[in-house]
Amino acid sequence: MNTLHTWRWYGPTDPVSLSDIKQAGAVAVVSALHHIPTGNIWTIPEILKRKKIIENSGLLWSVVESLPIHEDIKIRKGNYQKYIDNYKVSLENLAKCNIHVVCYNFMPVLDWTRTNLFLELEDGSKALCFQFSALAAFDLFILQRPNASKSYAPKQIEEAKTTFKEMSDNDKNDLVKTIIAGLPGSADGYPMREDGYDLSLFQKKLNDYNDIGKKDMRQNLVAFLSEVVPIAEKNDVLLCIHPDDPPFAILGLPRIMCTETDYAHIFENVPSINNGITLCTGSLGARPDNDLVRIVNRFSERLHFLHLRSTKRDDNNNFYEANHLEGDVPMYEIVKLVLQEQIKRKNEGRTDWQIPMRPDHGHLMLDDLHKHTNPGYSAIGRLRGLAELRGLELGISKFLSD
Ligand code: DNO
Repeated sequence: MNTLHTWRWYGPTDPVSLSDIKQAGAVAVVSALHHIPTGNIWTIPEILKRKKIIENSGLLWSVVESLPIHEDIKIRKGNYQKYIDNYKVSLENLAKCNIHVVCYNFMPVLDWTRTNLFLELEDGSKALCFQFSALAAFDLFILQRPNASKSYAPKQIEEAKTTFKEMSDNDKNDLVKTIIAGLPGSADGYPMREDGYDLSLFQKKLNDYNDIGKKDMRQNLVAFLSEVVPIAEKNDVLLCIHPDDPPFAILGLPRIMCTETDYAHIFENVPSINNGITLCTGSLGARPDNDLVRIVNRFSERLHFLHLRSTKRDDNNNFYEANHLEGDVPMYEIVKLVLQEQIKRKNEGRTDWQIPMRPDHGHLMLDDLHKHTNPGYSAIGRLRGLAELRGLELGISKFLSD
């Protein structure tokens, strides 16, 4: 009755090999064709090529993360219709190759964002973290976004000033790279660009959103879903949207998938069950007003994919990634609800009763501290996370079946 234990694999260039993944205890892989430019069609031969590599190692390719959404679709300008049509064809092609779970996000310009990738923890391991004053310092004093000060309260501006003053030139460089060069998995950010970054190009991308508010973004997402969900239904594909990470506005951009209300909005407008959730407990959990248990209870039938990890937050939009079973995420309750949902689905005869789960992120630890790794995606930290989650699952499912 366990969830389907999966592991994110970035493809043949990932420093963590498929054989490592098998040894970590996963049975399936979450992958994407990162080499295909965002917006282009994923062709059947390209999908099959990746699938074969994965299957030759004795694993399955069970989830696509992500089939990225072109910026034109998010702002509904330019070539958006062509990109939506391409998206539909990619979904059909994936279904033809027997891949039926597709994760995506609708975050403007940036995918997931952190300000420090190497926060040293008390035990010597290193965690990803988000410090609001560092983000504000970048915005106000490095990028110098026009009107940026309107996005912050006076106290936040003062804190950003102090943070900025304390930064060396190297710190500033690292911060810029961390924020805009792209973390692994983001549409444009993988592999990490070697040629550095270009602040004016970044500002240009932000400018595309100058006249787009939250309401417009929501409409654009619903318009996109209204077109692609029927194709997903027809092809038996489960679409699952990842929440914004962090789950609040940054850099003056409209972020629209941060809360229970945000999810409710898209489900009211596009009710099909194929319109589902990637439950990322760490992202949603970074916000004190998100009640994770409530969210899981309310949308349980739409959970198509799970990212299990925990964050430790404070009340000022700062957080770091905690060990999987620690921090603010009520992992025991979440896993229990997920396992109960699986039982319910099984009884209802749903073929998608077993939900793919991956241990999300992990600390940089042990040998990995001295290796080249993808931030958040080193082997040992995730292995620890997966091991702990599997133990938790086993305990709960034995208890539920007694
Ligand atoms: C970060 C990831 C995200 C995620 C996308 C999904 O570790 O969870 O990059 O893959 O947002 O579309």
